[in-house]
Amino acid sequence: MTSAVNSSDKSPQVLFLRLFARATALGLEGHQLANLNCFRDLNDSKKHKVSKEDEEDTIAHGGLVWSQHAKSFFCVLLGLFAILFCVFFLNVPVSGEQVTTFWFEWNNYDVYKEPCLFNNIERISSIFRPPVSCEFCMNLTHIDRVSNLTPSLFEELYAYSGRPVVVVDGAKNWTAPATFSFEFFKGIYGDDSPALEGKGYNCQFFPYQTEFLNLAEVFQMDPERIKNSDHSKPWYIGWSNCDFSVANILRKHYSKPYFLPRSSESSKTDWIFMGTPGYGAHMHVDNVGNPSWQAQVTGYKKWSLMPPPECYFDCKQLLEVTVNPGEIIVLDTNIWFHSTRNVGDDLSITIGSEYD
Ligand SMILES: O=C(O)CCC(=O)C(=O)O
Repeated sequence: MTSAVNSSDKSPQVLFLRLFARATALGLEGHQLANLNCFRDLNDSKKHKVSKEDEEDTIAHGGLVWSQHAKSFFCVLLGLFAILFCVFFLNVPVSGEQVTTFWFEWNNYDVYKEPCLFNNIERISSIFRPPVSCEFCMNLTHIDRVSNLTPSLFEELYAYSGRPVVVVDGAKNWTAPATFSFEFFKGIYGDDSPALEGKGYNCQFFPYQTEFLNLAEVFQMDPERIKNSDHSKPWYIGWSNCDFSVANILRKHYSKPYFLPRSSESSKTDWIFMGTPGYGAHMHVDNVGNPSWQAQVTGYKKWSLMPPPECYFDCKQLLEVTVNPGEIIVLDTNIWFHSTRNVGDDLSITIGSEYD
């Protein structure tokens, strides 16, 4: 065995064979050999050599590089597949609106019944409003006041042109002027009405400059304050009526304005504004889609209208009109910036709605 080994050869295999021959000559057994340091070193250097060789080999053949690329490619593919699977088979939301809806459903909330977390910031939203063509206000120097308006003339001149109008006999034959009052509204809302807390679907409440948080608080106001006879604490609020039973009561006292085209429909939601002289709504523009009408049931309200900024050079900059009891103003509040102020001595009560 020794004769077969070349004495100049220093490879681990040859060194191992030499050591093994010596150890067996000394009478050592296999497990004792394995514990000798020189055997361990030899074994380690062999392992090291083999793994280094393997690595060099892999690199030489591009194997390592390929395997890293393959791994990344495979991971990306798997990720894409997982995303597609989630979107198409598990209906996982992808847009902002879907994410919100998904989150609400996940938490068992009704997305259409929860109040907004943040109020729409009017000044910001009106900046991002798309610009309008100024034809609607060009050559307009005043607001028409008309009576006996036929639906066809209304449709031709005012309904969808953006030209505001006051129909002076708009509320003729209504019983609302003799019926609507602070006490009347307070009496028709049941204690459990969603409108009182303003928390139901389609319930909105505008406190304007007052401290009231909702309609319930308004109805609890000190009776002395209702008329504000001493002018010490004026108030003005508005709300959308989201209570169907109240809507049925209100409709007994007013009807769809006689001049609206037959084909046009008023929104099912009435808007009511009520308050003392001295207060009103600040200058703003709406984003509700449709034009609206508003009937002055009691009191007097002065409206100030301004064209949008892009029309300042083409249109008159300020139009004003006072709407008297029994009159109806028709206005596209989506294009006209508008503010109001109750004037005269009486409590102002209006009811209105959008129409299409
Ligand atoms: O009637 C009011 O005082 C304000 C009405 C208003 O701002 C609106 O309808 O957008």
